[in-house]
Amino acid sequence: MKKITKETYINWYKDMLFWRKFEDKLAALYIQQKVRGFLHLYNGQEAVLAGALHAMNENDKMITAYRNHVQPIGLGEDPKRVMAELLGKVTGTSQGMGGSMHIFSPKHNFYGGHGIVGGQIPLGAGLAFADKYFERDGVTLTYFGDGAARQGSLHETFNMAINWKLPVVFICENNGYAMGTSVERTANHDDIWKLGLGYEMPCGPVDGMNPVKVAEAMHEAIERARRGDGPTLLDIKTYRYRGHSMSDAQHYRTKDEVDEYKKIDPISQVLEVILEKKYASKDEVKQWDKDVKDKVAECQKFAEESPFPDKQALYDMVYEQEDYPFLKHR
Ligand SMILES: Cc1ncc(C[n+]2csc(CCOP(=O)(O)OP(=O)(O)O)c2C)c(N)n1
Ligand SMILES: [Mg+2]
Repeated sequence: MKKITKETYINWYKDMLFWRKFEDKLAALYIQQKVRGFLHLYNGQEAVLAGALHAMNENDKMITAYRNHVQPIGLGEDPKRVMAELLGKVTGTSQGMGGSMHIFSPKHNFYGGHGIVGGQIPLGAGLAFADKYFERDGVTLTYFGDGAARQGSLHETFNMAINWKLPVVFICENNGYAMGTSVERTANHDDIWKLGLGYEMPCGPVDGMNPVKVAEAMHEAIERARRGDGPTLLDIKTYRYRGHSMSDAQHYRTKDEVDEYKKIDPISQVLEVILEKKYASKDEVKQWDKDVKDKVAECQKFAEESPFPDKQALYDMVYEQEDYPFLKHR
């Protein structure tokens, strides 16, 4: 695995803090009704992305569900375009037509952005199949939640993926809840990683609050897939601080429970190492915090000042028949 250095820690801190603050801004814009529809935030889960990015190479792909705003940014997409997409603006990643649950950035190997729980699991295996079929070097990281792990599509996909030794890593981002239903209530045991055992698929639990642990597990799984030995199932234990979406009263958990997880917050853990090992001074950290704040403000300004798509665009990209008589087609 690429070495975890001083620079890695510093980049992890800056990136994870930016993702967190970017989403805090989205929450504020949602309350102002500038972001419409649903909004599912990633706060608390950042180490799962940071660790994965350390282990990936430039040919590897990522696909996930609707908690999908910061992954494309991590992969290299311009955060201004992501924020514009969330505000429905024409400068967005899908020209404002996708919105919160459907961020796409194929140029940066990010394949969405899917609202149907578990729907992206077979799609991830499909991306991996294409890489294998066309003999391209690429591994697909397929993310899903603990709720999605209970979908039938997961089992059909696991069977096919292990049988054909597809270059895919199945990553259960286990944040403990599917909306308001705790993982303990969805099956007679809560070790999701054991679902791999029935397929003789390498599998195991991972500490998802620590990017080092995630990077190590991810590296092993990605390299297994890359050398042709097929998929791995990682059950990455993490936690979301905010509600399932912005309209969640959170009656299913206590504030104490949330506070317990905040004690092992991934950003604080990384900052502790930075200060302890004297990778940076407190003043330098203060400057990074300010830079992050400025960068988020820049994204907001860009998104707010961008125009909405033209009304005519409603009819674009929905119907492909050139001679369809009822709609003007572009
Ligand atoms: C097929 C389907 N069933 C139900 C829903 C409604 N729904 C949206 S999110 C969700 C919970 C999924 O939880 P999990 O997979 O743990 O992901 P998390 O939100 O925790 O990231 C449900 C039931 C849906 N979108 N699609
Ligand atoms: Mg969940």
